[in-house]
Amino acid sequence: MHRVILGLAVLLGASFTPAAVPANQPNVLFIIADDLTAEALSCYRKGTAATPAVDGLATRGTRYTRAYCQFPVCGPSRASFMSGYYPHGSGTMGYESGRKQIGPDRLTWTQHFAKHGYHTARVGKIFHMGVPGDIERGADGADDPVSWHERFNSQGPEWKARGDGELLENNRDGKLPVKGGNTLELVKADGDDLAHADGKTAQKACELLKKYKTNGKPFFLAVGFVRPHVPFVAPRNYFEPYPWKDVTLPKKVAGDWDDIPKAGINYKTSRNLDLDEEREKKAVAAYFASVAYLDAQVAKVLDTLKEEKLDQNTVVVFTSDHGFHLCEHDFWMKVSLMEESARVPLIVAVPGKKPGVCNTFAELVDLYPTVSEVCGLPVPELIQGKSLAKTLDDPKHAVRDAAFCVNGGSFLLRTDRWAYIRHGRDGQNGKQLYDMEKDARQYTNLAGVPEYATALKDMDDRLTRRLAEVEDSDIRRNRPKK
Ligand SMILES: [Ca+2]
Repeated sequence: MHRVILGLAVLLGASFTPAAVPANQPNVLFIIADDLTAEALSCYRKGTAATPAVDGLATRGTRYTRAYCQFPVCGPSRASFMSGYYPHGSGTMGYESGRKQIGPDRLTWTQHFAKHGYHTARVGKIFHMGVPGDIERGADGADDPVSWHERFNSQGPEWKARGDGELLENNRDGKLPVKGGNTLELVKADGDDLAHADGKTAQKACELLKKYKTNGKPFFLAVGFVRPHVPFVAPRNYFEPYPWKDVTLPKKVAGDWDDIPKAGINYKTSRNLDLDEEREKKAVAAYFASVAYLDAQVAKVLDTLKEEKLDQNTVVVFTSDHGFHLCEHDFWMKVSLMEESARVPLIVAVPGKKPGVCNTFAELVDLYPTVSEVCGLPVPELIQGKSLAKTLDDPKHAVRDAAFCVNGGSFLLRTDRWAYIRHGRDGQNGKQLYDMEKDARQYTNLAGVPEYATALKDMDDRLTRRLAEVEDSDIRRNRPKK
């Protein structure tokens, strides 16, 4: 029998003495989904999954329509926003916490709060965890233990859950299917929400909120859900509102790949997964079911926050580590720097602030300085994000004129008008330029079209400058020269 939740209390590396805390210091509730594209939330796009909890939070907070991750893969994205450094600023590109790169003395987001008197805890996946492997084991993954006073892992059966499972990928080569983090597979599971990791995560988070209410000190509670990351496992009832036959797939354009460089073709596609239209639709339907299940767990946490009257004094942030392709250009999953993969949902709700929709660019690396400023903490000078705090009072206020994202060997610069992707440091593996005003779904690559040569050059120069800024971090400057 599985333990409901694995609990471990750990001690923070006591390299600092917590500061005195003023009365009424706001709490922080940080909620993060895994592999959740903004496209699948009904507050971002109508006609997708029903997400009343996240939509409700959006009506109370500021919803960012152009928020981007810094690396559309779990590990480096999470290391980036937890440390406040870009992947190229710290050198963290893999499935790791980034501690090795930032060193023992730089404080992560939650360590900074701990230094200022907060009790910090995580439930579930905040730094990288392998899904489903670490979830099946109830393991810590690539956690950074000194970032938490307390941490709790939620174990779940994932693809081994009892119920009706279906492998959507075609097992063409006769090998056993890979049960890793990249397999399109669904399980309409028997049992209730608590049979799975996210149900346990919500339950533990609710328990901690009640406990922390009387702690006498502010808390930073980070709640990390693992859906809608594959495998698409959720109780059966969440699948019922999403019959696959009702799914409308993104428009398929003949020759769509002809103007995409090879480096821009995603690692998972309908072609290499051998998906026919029925399987494509089943995958989208199962993703929506997973999102609906996730939303129901978010609802429990937000309801408890309200019932305990903590909502009056708690800053709530909801986001995802990156997006996800749902068959756009026949692409699946993440890694890609196209819009659906690089953009993330982001909602920040601060008690006493008016709700709003903010269309200016935001990056996940901005969360650390933003939430610090909102809570009245100093913003560490050397971290690389920018505070979005002003946008919470004035959603028209622009903090950034572009968003920057990388996937290791390729780079994205997204401005009002353009999405520019450069493959290889010097573009040696190809370039993609999209006019986002006329071609928001990115069907026509304008790189190489003579009329757009000036725009291409301009974006290329801007991207080069931005990469240089990102690489000019104190971490890299202080690294011993080889
Ligand atoms: Ca992820």
